[in-house]
Parts: sequence; C-alpha cells; structure tokens
Amino acid sequence: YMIKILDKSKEENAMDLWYTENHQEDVKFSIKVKEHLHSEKSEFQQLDFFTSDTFGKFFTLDGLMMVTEKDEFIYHDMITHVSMAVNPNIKRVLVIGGGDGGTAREVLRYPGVEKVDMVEIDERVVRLCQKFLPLTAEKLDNDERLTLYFEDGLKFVQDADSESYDLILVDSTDPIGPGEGLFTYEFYNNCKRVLSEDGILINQHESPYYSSYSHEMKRSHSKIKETFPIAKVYQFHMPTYPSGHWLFGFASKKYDPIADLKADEWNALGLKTKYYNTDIHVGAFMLPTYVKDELENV
Ligand code: AAT
Repeated sequence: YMIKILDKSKEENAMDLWYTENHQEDVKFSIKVKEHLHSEKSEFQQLDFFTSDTFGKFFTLDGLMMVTEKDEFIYHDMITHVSMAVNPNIKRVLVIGGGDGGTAREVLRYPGVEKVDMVEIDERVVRLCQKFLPLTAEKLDNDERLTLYFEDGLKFVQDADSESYDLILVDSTDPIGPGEGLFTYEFYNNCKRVLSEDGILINQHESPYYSSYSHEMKRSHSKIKETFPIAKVYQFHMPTYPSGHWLFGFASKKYDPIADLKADEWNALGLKTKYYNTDIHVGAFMLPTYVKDELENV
C-alpha cells in the first residue's frame, strides 16, 4: 500500500524519504518524512507513524492517512459537535473506531455526557497513539466516563441492548479491510435499534470527488436512507484525505440537523472550537450540485 519515494532531485547525495498515498491510480499525495517513528503489522492492519515539518506527527493504516497533528481538529470537531448542537442533552455515547482518541476527546468535553463507550477493533492503534499522538489520545486513560472495548464494532452493536445510546459516532476506516462491516445494512439496523428514540448516528461517509470514493459514499447513503427516516450528509475540508473534500452522514429517527439545531444553547456552553461553529453547522449541509445529484439518485 505504502510507497516510499527516495527523491534524489534536490541534492546529489541526499536521499529524502517521502510518505506517498495514491489518491487515484495516477494521482499521488506526498509528505516529506523527517522520521519514520514506528512500523508494525497488527492482527488487523499495517500501522505506521511518521513526523513531518508541515503536518507534524501523523499515522497511517494500510498506507492510508488517518490522522495528522495539523488537521485532526477539523475531522474531530465535525464528527462530534454537529450532533451535540442538535441535541445538547446527549448523555450516552458510543464511539466506534477512532482509536487515536480524537473523537472521544471532543465528546468528553461536554459535562452533560455521562458515559462514553469506545469500541476499537485494534488495540495497537490505541496503544501506539498513546505513545506517539498524545494530542488526540490524551483523554483515553484519565476520564472515568470512558470505557474502552477492543472488539469489532459490528459485533458490539449486535450484542448491545436496545435504546442504550443517544448518539453513535462511527469514526471508521474506509470500507475495505476491518471497516467493511461498518458500511452494511446489518450494522445500520443495529445502530437504529441500539439508539434511543431521539438518537443520532454520525458516520464516516467517504468523499464525493473521486469516483472510487464517491461510489462508497453512494452505497452507504442509500443504505442509511433506507434505515433511518432522516438521513442527511454534511461536508468539511480535510487537507490530507483524498481530494481534501470529505463527508459525514447524519441519520436520526427524530431530529433534522438544521431545523432542530439549538445554536443558542450550544453557544451558551462556551466550548472553544477551532473549526466548528453554529454557522458552519448550517453551511456544511449545503452541498455542491454534483454531490446533491449523486445523493438524490441513489
Ligand atoms: N479519527 C480519525 C481516524 C480514523 S481511524 C479509524 C479506526 O477505526 C482505526 O483505528 C481502525 O482500527 C478502526 N476500525 C476499523 N474497523 C473497525 C471495526 N470493524 N470496529 C471497530 N473499529 C474499527 C478514521 C480515518 C478515516 C479515514 C478516511 N479516509
């Protein structure tokens, strides 16, 4: 998966190390690596940690970018705060995936949240992020409301009690490899069952831009639309993901993400965020025409 380019172009004798991800067969994205901090193959995937000047530390799974220190705030703000501003009374949260800890970190900032269960399939992601990425992992071992489970999120929701969570955040890898089961009807139906009557499901919804990713976007949207009465998609700008244009899905039994936005209530909480605000909340659901067309035709 991962291609390292030894770039001799700058200096005759300097061998520069680059992390390169193929965003398309013929399109590559590269970051110059200062140091390759760690590499290992777990039971589930290949894990690599690097440092760079511009993006700070970052880690990849099976050669695909997961988190960089520079842009993680965008992803973790947008996966978390949109749902919390629609229902500020959320108390019981289930995070699926998200082994770097960034999503749990944001959820745990809400004093009203009483319980966060985080289900990560690969314990090695958590342990290595605790070692190399304290920026995202710092809250994983010092908040009593959080319980970590190392198992498959699909199995976890199959076994969970009905109506036991107010919010499910699916912070997963793409639907190839261990994340595959988190893009199935079976998973979405179990999420619906496990959520309270006013529950919200947010899921990693791929990118609309390149066709290999938009294919997955359409597949998951059509399944969620069949499962939940309200199923919307919102966008954000993620510099290190393919095309830089990424989506989350918002699904719910009751709440509309715009009509039910409690902007004043959320702003009164006084949480400092670097990307999310209640204006961008509304704007994020306004999609480009080609994305709207693709989602309407699923
Ligand atoms: N916070 C942004 C980082 C991620 S990592 C996604 C996590 O999901 C990984 O740690 C992976 O081990 C975990 N995961 C994958 N499949 C499962 C599963 N079935 N059950 C539980 N956890 C799982 C998201 C990056 C998004 C990348 C978009 N290109």
